[in-house]
Amino acid sequence: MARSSSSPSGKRWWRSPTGRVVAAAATVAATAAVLVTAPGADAAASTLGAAAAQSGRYFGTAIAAGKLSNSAYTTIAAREFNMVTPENEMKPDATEPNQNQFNFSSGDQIYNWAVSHGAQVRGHTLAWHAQQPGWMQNMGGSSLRSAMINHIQKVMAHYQGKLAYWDVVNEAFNEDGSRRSSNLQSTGNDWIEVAFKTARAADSSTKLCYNDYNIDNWNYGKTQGVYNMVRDFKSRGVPIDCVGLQAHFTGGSSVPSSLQTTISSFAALGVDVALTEVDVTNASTSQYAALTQACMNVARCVGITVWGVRDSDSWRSGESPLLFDGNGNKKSAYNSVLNVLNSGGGTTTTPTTTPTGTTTPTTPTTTPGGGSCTASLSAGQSWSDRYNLNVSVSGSSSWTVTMTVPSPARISATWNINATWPSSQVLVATPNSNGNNWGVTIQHNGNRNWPSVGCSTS
Ligand code: 9MR
Repeated sequence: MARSSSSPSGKRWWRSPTGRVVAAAATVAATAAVLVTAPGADAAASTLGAAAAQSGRYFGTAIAAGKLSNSAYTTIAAREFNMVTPENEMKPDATEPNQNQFNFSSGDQIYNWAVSHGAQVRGHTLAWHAQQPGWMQNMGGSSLRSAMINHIQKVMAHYQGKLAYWDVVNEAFNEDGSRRSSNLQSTGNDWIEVAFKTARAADSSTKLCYNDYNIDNWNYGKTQGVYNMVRDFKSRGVPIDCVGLQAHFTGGSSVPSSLQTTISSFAALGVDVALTEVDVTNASTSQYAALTQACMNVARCVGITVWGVRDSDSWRSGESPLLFDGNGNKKSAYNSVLNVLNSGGGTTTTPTTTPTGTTTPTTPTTTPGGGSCTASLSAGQSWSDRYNLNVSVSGSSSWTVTMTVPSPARISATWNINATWPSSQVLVATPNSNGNNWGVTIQHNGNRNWPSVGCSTS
């Protein structure tokens, strides 16, 4: 029987008598809850994405398509981040410049860059009062309602099955918690739930988010307005999976002491929570550490995205609010964030049963003239929607491991490897300087069967 024990950090881990699944295992009992050590526990991760992945989270950035030809920019972005939000390229004015004529060229450019560098993508955004194409700005009533529905259907169909999250509705509330007036609001108070229902029908594989700014302070009217909407949606079965707190602590505003309460209160409604557009005036190290810790302390805070790579890329570059300076150097705030990510979360939910199924988790391969290698999998921490696997490679040191997860599960993050991602189901891993022990986070989407894995040498 599995038993639980406490680590020095107070986390509870589930261990099997043997502690791991080994190469010979042909069958993994459906109830086997195995583990182990915290991934990366013996070596702090050296990038934001890898450090966040140790707790099953992601660390992302906004990306601008126009900067993908800048190698200083892409070098940092590819190295540090495993989630990408297109800064402007999936907004309505970009994707539907003329009514019912769609343009996905810039959005696709970012999507393709992201997945080829091992990152997932957050779609941003489908229904918003701002950055509407000219033809939409002049619309109202039932024709705008129909146009909104058509826009959501067509854009989501284009990215069907590809995006981890979509910001379905953005910035629909006033500071006092009432609804913001806009042409969309004028089509009827139900426009937001219609947007979410349309989105679920268009792509059931992506998580549907409401995203807004100034909803970080629990004792604030706008936060309460959004909270009441999400609670209402959950109680009536309106599909909503996540809430994005933009977390623009800029223009002199600072991280509220109630941020963790806000995150945990939304999470308690049964939605994922993410910090989606983080920037902080002058990149205060203490504020960056505090917002990162607030996320780490709530199991359902799934990740953090900063709103740009370098200060010079920021929409408010004058406030130097990001983690890299204009020359691409790491700022002290970078180190404070990395340290918090590496120190792990304060509270986690009790791990649920980890992967099930009968797939043989290892495949030793011998290459003629070369060495041989074996990849052994063991289950790591798990959450209701995702789980970690630890991978240990033995034999040759010049290995290539190919892992395939069963659809609709998808690989969402990795640590301690060089990774390429031919698709969201397939990961090709080679060693980096971190040695032969590495890991993946898998979003199971209802399929918790073990992935298949093969090891070859070169
Ligand atoms: O960073 C984006 C900037 O390049 C655009 O000019 C601006 C136009 O509205 O949008 C910025 O991104 C916003 C995001 O989409 C929604 N939350 C606020 C962000 C900063 O304004």
